[in-house]
Amino acid sequence: MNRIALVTGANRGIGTEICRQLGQLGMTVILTARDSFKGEAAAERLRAQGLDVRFQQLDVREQASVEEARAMVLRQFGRLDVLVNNAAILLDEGVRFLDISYELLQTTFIVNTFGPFLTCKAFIPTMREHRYGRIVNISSEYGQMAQQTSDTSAYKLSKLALNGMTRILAEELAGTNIKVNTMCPGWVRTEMGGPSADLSVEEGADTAVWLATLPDDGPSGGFFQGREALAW
Ligand code: NJP
Repeated sequence: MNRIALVTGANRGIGTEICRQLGQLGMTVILTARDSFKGEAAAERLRAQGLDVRFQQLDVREQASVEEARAMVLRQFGRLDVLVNNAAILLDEGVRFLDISYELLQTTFIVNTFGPFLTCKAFIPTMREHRYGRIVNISSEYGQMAQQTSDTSAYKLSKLALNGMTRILAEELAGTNIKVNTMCPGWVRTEMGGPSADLSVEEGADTAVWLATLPDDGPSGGFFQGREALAW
């Protein structure tokens, strides 16, 4: 069966690579980005590799933009099978908690945590209707409880909350064939990770693609890195 997948924040980095790997598995991939020019260019690069990749503008901060993406997906494909919540921002690297502004904390949560909330709200109904769904939240080991120290804390808290939301959703969807998992890609060479990071984007995308293609008896409500369970 031809699966339909949507990836947020996919104009660069791990997001583009997840689209590429899902496309290579034969899925129809909706590559989304907030910037249409960058997103269309990324989709075109993947189409040039023979993959079925469509572009749709999606700014995860905007409910109207998420709604438009949902309408387009349902109009063109009638369902969504795989949702990868990848878009994120890291604005407070190394900054102490009491030195961040309220606006920075809000902005970070709006993209990293509330964005996935909006996309899940938008796409879970069609997954329920078609009795299939694989939701992958790209989190971070910075979302682990043990990592909640006073630097980079807006980002860390937003990923901690994303992990909590994953568990809440998994419980709410128990008994359905919709699996929701969260994961850390590792330290990956992207704009966010920087050039000295350990992993290539191919390696960084691997666990996400594994979770996006879980069999019906696969896990839900888990936290993973390198295809292994990670402590909360
Ligand atoms: O990040 P980066 P990665 N609506 O910065 C987009 C996690 N992670 O690929 O700014 C829609 O290259 C942004 O778009 P634009 C990390 O937290 C990474 O490394 O317009 N999209 C870009 O396409 C994240 O969840 C590492 O160009 C929005 C993308 O998000 C995921 O891995 C370690 C947006 C970010 O690309 C991918 O990160 C770790 C919005 N409002 C976790 N705002 C690592 N790299 O080492 C931003 O533990 N974007």
